[in-house]
Amino acid sequence: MKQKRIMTIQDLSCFGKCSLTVAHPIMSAMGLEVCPIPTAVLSTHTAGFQNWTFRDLGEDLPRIAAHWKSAGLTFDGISTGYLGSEEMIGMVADYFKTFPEALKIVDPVFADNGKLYPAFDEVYAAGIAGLCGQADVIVPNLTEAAYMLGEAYVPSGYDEAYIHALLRRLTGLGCRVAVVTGVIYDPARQGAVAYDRASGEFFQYFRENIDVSFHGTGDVFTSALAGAVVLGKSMQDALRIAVDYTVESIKATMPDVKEHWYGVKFETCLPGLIRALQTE
Ligand code: PXL
Repeated sequence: MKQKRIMTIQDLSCFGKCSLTVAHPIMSAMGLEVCPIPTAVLSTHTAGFQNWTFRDLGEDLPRIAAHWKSAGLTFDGISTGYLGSEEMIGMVADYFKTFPEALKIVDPVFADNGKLYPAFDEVYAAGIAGLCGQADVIVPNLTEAAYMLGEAYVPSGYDEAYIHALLRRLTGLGCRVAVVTGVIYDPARQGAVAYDRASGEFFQYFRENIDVSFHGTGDVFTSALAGAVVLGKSMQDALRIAVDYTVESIKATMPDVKEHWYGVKFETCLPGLIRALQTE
């Protein structure tokens, strides 16, 4: 069978287990050919560290696309994460036009827990909302969903009707499928809920709610989801594979929660992810 090929466009944070250092190994383990495009190089991620270095590599993005196009390369998928600047959002939109054959998965990555990440503002959030309109699948958390829709963030106490209506409004941005992560209806359970505008179906998958917050779990989830979707899994299977893998990665990190706050030990759980794909 022809190997699926995905490009992933996001930053390379050298320390901290997020973005490319998570997406590349996870999707490679899933059997995809992964072509990474670093948008920037940072010494660490920006959540919890201070004085990180940041080198913008935006200039190279159009050049890489032009070269790949002239070399006749095609892609089954494009997944995007932390981009770093509004200019970069425009460049990624150009990639979407240059490689129309690819399934496009956009993780907004600009906010969490009701707050924007340090490097971003409302203008950036609006730019990402525009990019989400050009994607096939978007993967916001509840904070990003609220910012993109210009609504108040509802941290808890919502019900299924609220989440379903939120998902409908998110697909109104222009994408076909919206997935929201970090959904908690019952304090004992946490999961992801998806809506496919084309079929009108909702999907959901929940696991036990582990009351701890690690950085980078969103990137782990989106990498597994993007890999599964590009491999041709159904949305229901993709949700289960991605939620289970994220939960297992969090559990593997719990014994070291203090020392390992910056990211999860997703590497040690890769064998389980590979098994989950084989048992489909
Ligand atoms: O995990 C998301 C992410 C990715 N890359 C960088 C970040 C963050 C979140 O803060 O700072 C550089």
